[in-house]
Amino acid sequence: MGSERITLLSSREIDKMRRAGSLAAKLLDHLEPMVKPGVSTLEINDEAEKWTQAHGAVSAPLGYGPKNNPFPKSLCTSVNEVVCHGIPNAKQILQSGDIINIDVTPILDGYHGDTSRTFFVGTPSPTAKKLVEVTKECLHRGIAAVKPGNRIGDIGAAIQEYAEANGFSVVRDFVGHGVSHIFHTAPQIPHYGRAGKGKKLKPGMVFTIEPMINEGTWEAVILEDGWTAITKDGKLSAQFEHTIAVTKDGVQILTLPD
Ligand code: EYF
Ligand code: CO
Repeated sequence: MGSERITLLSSREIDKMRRAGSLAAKLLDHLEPMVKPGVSTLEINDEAEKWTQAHGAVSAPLGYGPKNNPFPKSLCTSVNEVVCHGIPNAKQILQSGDIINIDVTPILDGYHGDTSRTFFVGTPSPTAKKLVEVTKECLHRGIAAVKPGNRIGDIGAAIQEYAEANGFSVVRDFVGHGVSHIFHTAPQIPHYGRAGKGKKLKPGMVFTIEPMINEGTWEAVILEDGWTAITKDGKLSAQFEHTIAVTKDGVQILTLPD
């Protein structure tokens, strides 16, 4: 992805991205009341699949990835120490005190709306509450660094500075990405880095910013299922994600409910 050309989207294409993004945001709004103790992550997945189909869209994660190990479900549910790509499972029952990131990507009219939020199940611990609040603010500081002429490194630097000032760490192994009629394309958007470094931002670029912020070490390991990434030290991880477009004046978030 690093050396690939970055496609600039037309205003017509960005309108389609906004429609897909709005649907994705509404899907998260629809799922949020299900996030309660006693609910399985598979129940959340199945409701999302039903709702997505009923709205004329297709779940991008389902069947995505290598042919010999395609992603088996319609969304990712990443609980507590899971950094990303957690697989919904009937045996995984949410408990009070858990945190869960739900990451959805419906494809509507050929375009992808990619967004995620971390929710509290019941009452969070003070550490979980701080981690989730700081991670949400990291996303918004990353978005605030987006405007034409700024560079990709400005986004990561803003995120890393705030996360580390609060005693947390930034995951290195997973990055934001260009998104359009293709789920993952150039550019890569690291959530750490140095201000003033990297490619210049131009109007028409569309990409995700999706910082994963850890309570302890930034290091992650992949489980034997080949998908689920967890923190190396077993401590908590949180994530928020928006799809954004660089505009001539600054930035527009495409994954808002309307
Ligand atoms: C091919 C997957 C594929 N990857 C990324 C598959 O951008 C995402 N969320 O914001 C995102 C969502 C999913 C995803 C769902 C499934 N995958 C995972 C890991 C490696 C890989 O390589
Ligand atoms: Co993404």
